[in-house]
Amino acid sequence: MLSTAVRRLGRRGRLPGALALLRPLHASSQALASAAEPEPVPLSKLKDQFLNATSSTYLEELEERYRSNPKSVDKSWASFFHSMDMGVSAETVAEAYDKFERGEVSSPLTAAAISNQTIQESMRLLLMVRAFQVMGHYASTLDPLGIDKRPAVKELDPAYYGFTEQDLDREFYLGTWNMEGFMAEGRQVRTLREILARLRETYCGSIGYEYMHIPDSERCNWLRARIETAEKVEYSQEEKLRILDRLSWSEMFESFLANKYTAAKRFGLEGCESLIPGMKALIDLAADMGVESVVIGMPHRGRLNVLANVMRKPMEQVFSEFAGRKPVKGVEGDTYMGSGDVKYHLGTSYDRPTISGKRVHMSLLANPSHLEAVNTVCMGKVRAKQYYSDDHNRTRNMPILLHGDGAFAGQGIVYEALDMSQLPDYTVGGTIHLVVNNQVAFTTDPKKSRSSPYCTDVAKALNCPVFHVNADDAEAVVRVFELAAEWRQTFHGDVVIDLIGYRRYGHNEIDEPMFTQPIMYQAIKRHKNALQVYQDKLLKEGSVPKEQVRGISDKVQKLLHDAFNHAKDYKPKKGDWLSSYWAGFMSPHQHSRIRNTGVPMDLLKEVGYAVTKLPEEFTPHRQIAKVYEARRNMIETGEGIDWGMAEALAFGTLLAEGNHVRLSGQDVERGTFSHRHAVVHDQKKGEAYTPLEHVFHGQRPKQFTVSNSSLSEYGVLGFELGYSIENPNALVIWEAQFGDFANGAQIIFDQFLSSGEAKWLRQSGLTVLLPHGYDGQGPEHSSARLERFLQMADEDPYKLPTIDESKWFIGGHLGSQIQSVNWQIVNCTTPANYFHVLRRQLHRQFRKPLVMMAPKNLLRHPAAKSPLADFAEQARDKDIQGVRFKRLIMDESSTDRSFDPPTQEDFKRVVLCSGKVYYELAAERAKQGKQGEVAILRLEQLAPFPFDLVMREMRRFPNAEVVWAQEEPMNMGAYLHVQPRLQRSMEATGREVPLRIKYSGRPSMASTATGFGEVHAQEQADLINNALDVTF
Ligand SMILES: Cc1ncc(C[n+]2csc(CCOP(=O)(O)OP(=O)(O)O)c2C)c(N)n1
Ligand SMILES: [Mg+2]
Repeated sequence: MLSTAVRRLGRRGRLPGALALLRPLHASSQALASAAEPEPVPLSKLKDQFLNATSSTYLEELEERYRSNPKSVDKSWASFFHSMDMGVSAETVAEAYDKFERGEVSSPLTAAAISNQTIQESMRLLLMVRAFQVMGHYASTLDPLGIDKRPAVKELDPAYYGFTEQDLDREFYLGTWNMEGFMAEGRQVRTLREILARLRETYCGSIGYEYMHIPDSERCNWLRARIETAEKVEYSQEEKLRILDRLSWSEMFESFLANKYTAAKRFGLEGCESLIPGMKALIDLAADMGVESVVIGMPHRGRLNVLANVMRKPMEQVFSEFAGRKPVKGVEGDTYMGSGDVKYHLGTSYDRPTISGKRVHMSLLANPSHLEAVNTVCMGKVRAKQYYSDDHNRTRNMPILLHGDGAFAGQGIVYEALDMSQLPDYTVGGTIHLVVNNQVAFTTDPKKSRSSPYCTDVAKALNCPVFHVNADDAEAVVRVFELAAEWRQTFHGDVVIDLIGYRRYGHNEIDEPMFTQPIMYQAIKRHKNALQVYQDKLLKEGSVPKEQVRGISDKVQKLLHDAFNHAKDYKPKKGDWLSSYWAGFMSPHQHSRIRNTGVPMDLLKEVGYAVTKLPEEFTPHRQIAKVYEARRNMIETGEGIDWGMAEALAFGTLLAEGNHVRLSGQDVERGTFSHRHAVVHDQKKGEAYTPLEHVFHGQRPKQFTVSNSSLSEYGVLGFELGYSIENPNALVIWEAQFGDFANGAQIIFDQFLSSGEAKWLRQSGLTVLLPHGYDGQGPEHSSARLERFLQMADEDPYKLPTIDESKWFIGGHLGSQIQSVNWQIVNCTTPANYFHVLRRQLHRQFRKPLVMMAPKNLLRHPAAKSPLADFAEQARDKDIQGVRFKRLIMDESSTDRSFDPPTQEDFKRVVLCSGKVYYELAAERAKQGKQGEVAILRLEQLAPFPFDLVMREMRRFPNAEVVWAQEEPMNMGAYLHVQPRLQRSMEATGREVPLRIKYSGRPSMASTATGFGEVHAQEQADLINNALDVTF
């Protein structure tokens, strides 16, 4: 019986065109008849003439073999016969062969297959490839333990698209316009089997790629070109050895520590050890692509390993610190130790050489236990580095953030940071996120800690690519870490790696995991570590000889032992808190001089004109034009400087002195209360203009930065804190919309700002403006919770600072007091004082955070104005030896500033207060004509407490009863902070000390304020009246 093929070809009356030329190259009828069965020649090699019977015999032979076993013939022939079965016409085959002969296609079947491929098949095939691109990661083998059983994905099954076993060896064409990777045009035609194999290898192997959510086709194509390579990418032997070496360090460092310190917590990396070779490869490649500085923020897990093996912190030091040795006081003359922190929170910085001979500066930020809190701090620091190094395209300074799986999914700050990642004044050109995913958070399983399939799903909202990788496949790990570096340097955007491993021990090493994850830990006990897995792989594939594998282990073991032995003699050095920019800055143990903050009048005027000048062709809003006119008028007359102008003068003069000023927060450009107008908008063209960017000729771009932020407190405050620790010559300010919103950023206040210097010896001059004041706006928006900030001030309420009159103005007592406190809390009542307190932040030899209760109604209060003279270098009052911030403002009746001023005996009462309530007290006092009877003192600085000045006032008013007046309820505000300090001051001046300081204010309340306007007004009137009523 003639074969189907021969019959069909013959039916055309002649052997069709090109197919008529078919003739076996090697296979002759004799050969076919011989005992040893010849290999069938691939169709594509068949070029000779085919006119005789032998050809058809050959064809028949082949077909017979194909019918009995399709695999016994070359796959091109199998495809050929299958095409025939599917009804491909003889003409089609003939034309295909013609094309092949003309060299237009690489195989006659290419053309045949294309012609044979129905439109439906093409579409289904594309759908299938797309399904792998979109969902392949759901079928990837990501869990080293293999216990995470994910349901099969039907869209990845060729049967879902109507393909059968029969189609596997058919060749298909996949080309699509504008598509890289497997679907790129011009790719070789492949059998379905080959296509499937590459798809599975690519998308369902040890790496799960998620990128199809990215709406930019260029970026997708860029990734596809790297992911969907025609052939699998292999590392060279040298590269494999490097990975092995780095993995050995990682694994053996942990096991060494485990052996030496059996009972210590170290939050080891075991189960995710391939993080280290991954990070090192990432940094090597990033350095080759221009990165000079890397700032890392990371949690507890694997921190010591990263310090030792990625940062290259000397192992001796790591071991010495692990043994808990504290820095030796007096080494290199420094006693600045702070209160310290546990070893897995400490930061450090090193210069690390890379494989290609470059050097990268690496900093690891200190961080608190609060997971993810360091994220935006890290970004802020990088952003500052980029500013100072003119890194305009942000490719020389790079942040890396490490995360735990539980924390990445659970902590909202992760989203806040991602949301900030592309904002013009917050972007850092991309953060690399590395999730060390050990599939458990303390004792909680993923199914109880997140609602999404992956812990990284939040990143997809921001269109970041996400690469999941099986931590046991070290080469795959290195591959995606390198891909992440390349992505960041190319697209300046965030990228996420989800390194999926396990946690070999409990949450820490002395914790029992079997209590809660018995099945997982049975699997872990049976599971080889990642180093063994990689060693086995290399030995099995024969790429590295056994001796070399052992040689690396022996070397690492020996070096670890040597370092351990040297650690005993290791002398801890002085606190490494000073980076180069901070040279010359003082620790709290070194006295720094107090400097004046007044500015020469001509500079003040120059700056004043500059900050009120708008371009000629600019059309401001009518009201803004008036504001600017009024400001200019203030400079011209030298009178009535208001809050907004005082601030602009502070910024402008600091800029003129070469400093950097950055103000960020919600709606800060205009100012929540429409008082700032730092950015003005052209009403015709819509363009924005910022006068403070043009204070002097040659001002650097961004030297003055004012930026509305995302609607986040936690994230943005963290960012500004990070920004502030990079370089001391910057006034960095975060302003809350209303002070009460600051509690959304409480972690930054508690864990970083108030305690960072004590824990990590890192100074920050960050300034925080918190609008505060009781205007009858209800429970929210009245209180910035002053009491909480005061409570966190670490000053001893009973300890008076050293008061040495001879050093009154050269630093003595004031220096020691302010330098040793953790932060300053102020509530200014005059524009000039605001000006000086801002300038004071930079005119010092140390840096301290400043928390300021910022005003609301004082912004436009007719009495809250200052003459320009109060900003100037030369004091109006000859008794004032220097113009600077007033920590206490005396009563208007007093002028003498001496230590022991003349007494004002007629005064029956002295009311101490802070903030805008002063103006209400003063107005009412004037109304009641009690100026000679009741003195009002303003405590502009609440912490550190101005003991010296309060004592002076106690001496001045020997007969006056002391009252504290405040708007806040008794359990809030400054009362409970001030009381012991006032008592101590009274005691020190020999006055009788009352058991309780008399109080005029709202009663204790659960809520910060009443919601009823009338009640507010009554309460306010009462507290003012009571304060002034000497019989009360
Ligand atoms: C904000 C915050 N809440 C709670 C904790 C207590 N805590 C410490 S580690 C941990 C589990 C973290 O899990 P994961 O993020 O997966 O990291 P892993 O320890 O598994 O590496 C928790 C809840 C914390 N440190 N920070
Ligand atoms: Mg975890």
